[in-house]
Amino acid sequence: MTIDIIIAYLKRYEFGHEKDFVPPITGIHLAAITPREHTVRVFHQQVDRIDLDSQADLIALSFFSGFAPAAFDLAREFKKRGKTVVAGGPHVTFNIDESLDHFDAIVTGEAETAWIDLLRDHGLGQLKRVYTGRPCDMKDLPTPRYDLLSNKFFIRKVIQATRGCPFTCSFCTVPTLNPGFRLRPVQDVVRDAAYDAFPHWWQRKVVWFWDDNLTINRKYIHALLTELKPLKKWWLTQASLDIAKDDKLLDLMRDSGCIGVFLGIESFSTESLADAHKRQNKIEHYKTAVAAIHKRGIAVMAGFIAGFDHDTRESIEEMADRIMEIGIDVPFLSVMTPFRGTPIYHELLKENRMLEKGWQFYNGYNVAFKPRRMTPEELLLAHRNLWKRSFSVTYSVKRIMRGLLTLRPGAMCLSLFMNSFYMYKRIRKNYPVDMNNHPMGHWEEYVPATMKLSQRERAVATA
Ligand code: B12
Ligand code: SF4
Repeated sequence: MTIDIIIAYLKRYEFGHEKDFVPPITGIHLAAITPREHTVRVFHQQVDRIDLDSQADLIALSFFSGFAPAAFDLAREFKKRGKTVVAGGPHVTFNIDESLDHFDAIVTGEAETAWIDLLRDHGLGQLKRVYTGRPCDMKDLPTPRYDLLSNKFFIRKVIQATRGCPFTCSFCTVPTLNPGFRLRPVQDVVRDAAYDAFPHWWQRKVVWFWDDNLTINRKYIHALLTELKPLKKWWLTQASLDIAKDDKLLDLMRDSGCIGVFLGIESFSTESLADAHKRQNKIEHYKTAVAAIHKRGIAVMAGFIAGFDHDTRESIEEMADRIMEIGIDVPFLSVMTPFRGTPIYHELLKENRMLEKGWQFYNGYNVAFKPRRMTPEELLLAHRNLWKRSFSVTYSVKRIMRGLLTLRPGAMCLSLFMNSFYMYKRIRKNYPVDMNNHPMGHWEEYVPATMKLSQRERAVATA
C-alpha cells in the first residue's frame, strides 16, 4: 500500500512565519512505525506543496486544533478524488464526533497501538471508524524517518525521549493526551541522536528534543546525558524551572552540549500562576533561575501567556519589560487558548465565556474566549503590543548583545538567529490589528458550523 502522511498547517498570524525552521516529529515517526511493506511519503503543509492528485492508497492527516480548517479542506479535496482519508493527533483525540464528519477513520490517542490495525483493516477493506490508541510503553521505537523530510527544514534531527508530564497546568492537554510519564530506553535515544545522514554540519550537530518535560526524571536524564556526552552534539529541550536549583544537572547539561532550554514561565502574576495550577513556578526565583542557566552558557527560551483572568491590557504589555529584566534570550508569546481536553476549557464553558469561533482561532495567537478584565479585541491588541514591544529593535539587539557576552557558541547562534528573525518580522510586518478586518481576511470563511457548542457539550459542562 502507498500512504501519504500530511501534517496540515494554516498560517497563524500576521507576524507568523509560514516556514518553520524545525520540523514536527509526528509525520516522520508515524512513517517509521509503518510496516516496511508499505511505501510512505511525508508532507508538511507548512513548507511542502501538497499533491492533491496523489496516487496513494491512503491519506493520513495529523494536525493541531488551529490547523483543523486546513486539514478539513484537504480531506474534502482528497475525498472528491476518491481517496480514503484518515486522521489522528491532539485535535482529533478531543473532537471525535466532528472528526468523523470529515474523515473515513480516526485514531484517538497514541498511534503505536492502533496504526498497524488500521492499516491491516484498510488492506482488507474493513476499515473501522474509530481506533483507540493506548499509551505506548516507548520500548523499541524506531528512528524517525529523517530521510523523508523536505530539505526546506533548517534543523532536522528532532527526537522524542519521553512522553508525558507529571504537572497538570490548566491550559495544557498533555496530562490527558499522553497520560503518565514514559521513557524510551537510553540506548534508543542515543542511537537516534547519532543519526548523521544529513547534508549540512549543523543538521548533524543539533538535536532538538520535542519532549513535554525531558528533565523530570533525574535518574533517567543523568543516564541519558552521560551517554550523549561523547557524541559532542548541541541539544535543546523543554524543561521546568526546577532544573535551575539542580547544579549537578545543569553542569551535566552544559557538559553534554545543551545550548537551549525552553521554560514555561507563563506569567508574572502569582494569582495567574495559581489559576494555571502552575505551582512549580515562583516569580521571585525567575531571575536567579535564568542566571543559573546562563552561568552554563545555555540560552533560555521561555513561553508567556496573555489572557489569564488577572491580566489587564497594561499588565500584558508590561510583560515585555519584565521578560527583559529576568534575562530571557528568546521569548515565545501566546494568547491563552482553551483547547478541548483542558481544565480551562471546562471552566470557561461553565462560565459561558467561550466564543463560538472557528478552529483557526485556536492557534495560540487569537482569542477564542471572553477574557475577565478585557474585551477579546483588547486582549488581542494587548498581545500584539506585547509582541511588538518585545521584538522592538532595542530589545532584540539588547538580547543579542547579552547573548554574545554570556552564551556558549551554539546558544549564541540561537539567540542571534531567532532574535534577528523576529526583529525582521517586527520591522517588515507591522500591521494594524482588527479582529473583523484581519490581515488573514479569508479566515472567517473557515468558521465551521461544528464550532457551535452542541446542546450536549453545554449539558456536560454545566452538570
Ligand atoms: C513538540 C511540540 C511542539 C513543537 C513542534 C510543533 C509541531 N508542529 O510538531 C513546537 C515547540 C514548535 C510547538 C509549537 C506549538 N505547539 Co506544541 N507541542 C509539542 C508537544 C510537546 C509534543 C508533540 C510531539 O511531537 N509529540 C511526539 C509525537 C510522536 O507524538 P504526537 O504528535 O502526539 O503524535 C502521536 C499521536 O497524537 C498520534 N497521532 C498524531 N497524528 C496522527 C495522525 C494519524 C493519521 C495517526 C494514526 C495518529 C496520529 O500518534 C502519534 C504517536 O503516538 C505537544 C504536547 C504533546 N504531548 O503532544 C505540544 C502540543 C501538540 N502543542 C500544542 C500547541 C497548542 C502548540 C502551538 C500552537 C503553541 C503556541 N501557542 O504557539 C505551537 C504551534 C506551532 C506549529 N507551527 O505547529 C498543543 C496542541 C493542542 C491542540 N489541541 O491543538 C499541545 C498538545 C500542547 C498543549 N498545549 O496541550 N509544539
Ligand atoms: S509543565 Fe508543561 S507539559 Fe507539563 S502540564 Fe504544564 S504546560 Fe503541560
